[in-house]
Amino acid sequence: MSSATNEKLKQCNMCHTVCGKGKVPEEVVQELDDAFECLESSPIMSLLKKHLNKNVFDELKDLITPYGSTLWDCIKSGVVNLDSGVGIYAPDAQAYHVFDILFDNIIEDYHNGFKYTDKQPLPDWGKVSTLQNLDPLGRYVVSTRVRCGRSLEGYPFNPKMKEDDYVAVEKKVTNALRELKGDLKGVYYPLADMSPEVQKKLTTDHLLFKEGDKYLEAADANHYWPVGRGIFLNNENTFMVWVNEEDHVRIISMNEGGNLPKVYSRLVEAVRQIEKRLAFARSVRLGYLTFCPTNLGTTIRASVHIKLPNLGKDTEELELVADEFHLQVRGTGGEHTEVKDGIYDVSNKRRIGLTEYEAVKEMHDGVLELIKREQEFGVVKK
Ligand code: ADP
Ligand code: CIR
Repeated sequence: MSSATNEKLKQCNMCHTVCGKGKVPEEVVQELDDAFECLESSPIMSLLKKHLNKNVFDELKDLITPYGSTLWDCIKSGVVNLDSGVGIYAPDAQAYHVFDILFDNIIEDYHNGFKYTDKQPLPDWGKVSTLQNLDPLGRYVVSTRVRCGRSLEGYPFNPKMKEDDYVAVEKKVTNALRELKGDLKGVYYPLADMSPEVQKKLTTDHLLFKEGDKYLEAADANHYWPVGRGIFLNNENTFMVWVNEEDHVRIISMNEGGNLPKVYSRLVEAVRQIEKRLAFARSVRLGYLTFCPTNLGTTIRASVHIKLPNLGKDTEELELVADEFHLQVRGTGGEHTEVKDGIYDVSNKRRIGLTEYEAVKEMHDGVLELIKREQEFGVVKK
């Protein structure tokens, strides 16, 4: 056993217990060997494939978290779905520690060089007044949304949650949401009581999560569906909380148009009110802990739905600006969807290694630049 592994069998700061020790079942070892071979022989590009080399694999395949999670639980989604961009999830918070030599490299790669020696800054929501409306004339930005994710302290993530955990998390969260004040006041709609028509309408209107995501499905994130899942929605449909979808909690603020200060300040106020009533899992190094490593740290994804008729014809230029400003471009229905009617979902890509304010500012500055290039492109090409 290497010194790195020995190190892990010590007391763990993240879970206050002894991490890494345990017996990985025989059938899981077999599954893992097959998975590694499958990844090796596939011409795929996921971050999992890039960073799971033979040394890392050998170092991690016998380890197990206190919740009984193995390397197989982490990589299953990326093995079943060879088109994954990332390909890995943490079945519980301790997995980030036990399987750190793999997670750390993937985190560094996705989040623009956040190293294993780096530390997430303390939460800082900054000065909302320094942000501007991204599109005051309403020519490009269809809508603006800012979301963050949270995990409740004391519960594993989806794959290791029991039916009772889903019910308990839902109860704790909805009790806290009932206390919200002002324009955050709303109603909780359990998914189990929702008609298929209402569910479809809420999803099409970009308010509710989509059901049956194949990456989450393969990560064992959909157990006992729809138990414990639901959406809290305010009267104006501008504030919502998703319960027990990818994370225990997703807090979301959105509006039509480009009024980012309004959308962001609503989110900040919501998080402040909710944090008074719920304890969320946070690590000193990784910040707020989430199921997917792409969401660690601030967990902030600030996005616009934006029309870019000119840049849309020159996707190379669009990708260049996106890279330069650390933006991610998604389809109109969210991750892994197509662009419809020329409307792109553009958001900050990295979420760790910067403050909440800085994450939102990356989207702010990047989108202002995209609009500028869209306007210049028109002038130059016409
Ligand atoms: P997330 O991980 O942020 O929840 P998804 O990509 O799964 O993101 O998107 C969830 C839903 O939110 C989808 O319906 C997507 O279209 C919608 N959405 C994201 N950004 C915006 C936006 N700026 N305006 C309107 N809807 C949005
Ligand atoms: C994938 O690997 O493609 C899915 N598991 C989704 C990863 C999250 N995507 C992202 O870029 N934020």
